[in-house]
Amino acid sequence: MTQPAEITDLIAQLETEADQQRDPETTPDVGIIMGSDSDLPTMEGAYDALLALGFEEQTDFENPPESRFTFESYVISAHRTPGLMYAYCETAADRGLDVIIAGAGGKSADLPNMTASIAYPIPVIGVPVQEKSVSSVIGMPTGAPIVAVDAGKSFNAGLSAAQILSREHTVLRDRLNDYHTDLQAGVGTVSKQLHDLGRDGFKNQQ
Ligand code: RP5
Repeated sequence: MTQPAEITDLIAQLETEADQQRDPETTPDVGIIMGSDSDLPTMEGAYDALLALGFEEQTDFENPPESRFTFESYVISAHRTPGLMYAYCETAADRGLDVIIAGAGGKSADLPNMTASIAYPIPVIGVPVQEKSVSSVIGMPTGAPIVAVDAGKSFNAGLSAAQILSREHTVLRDRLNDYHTDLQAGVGTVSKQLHDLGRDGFKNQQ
């Protein structure tokens, strides 16, 4: 398989990073990968959820953001860049990743389950980018697990990644609890408004 410099350079960078043995507090905790940059609008929910929980995006290996919790993102295609997919998955643990969120579209959305296989036992949260991608993402055979969200529900993938990390990091548990408390408060507010204003009054005040 001939690989262009754009791919071999990325692979070399990942392999170099894996050899650095950096302090885990300075490396991304979550990896967000997607089969195409056309998946980005759908995958942005994962970024939003992580940012809402105080994560920052790490774009420079040498200069991590201030936040203790960070994520990185790449476009990696199982079909078009299998070498890059292998390199990403095989270096993931040594580069300090604890969870990977993998999104892909199309009927043969292989990136999430291939990632789950190669990066095993790092937990992988699959995001089917389209409805027609759902069965290929969730259809892993017994013994080769993946967790997955519904089509397009990348925000939940971000929350799930934080939930996994929160078993080790109490501060994330607190932030997740605060997030859920805010969710409840929002429902409580509209519930009271709907009741007290009635349907017409409620609709008119929106
Ligand atoms: C999949 O093919 C990608 O995940 C994307 O959802 C879909 C189409 O990709 P592009 O043709 O837009 O690059 O592999």
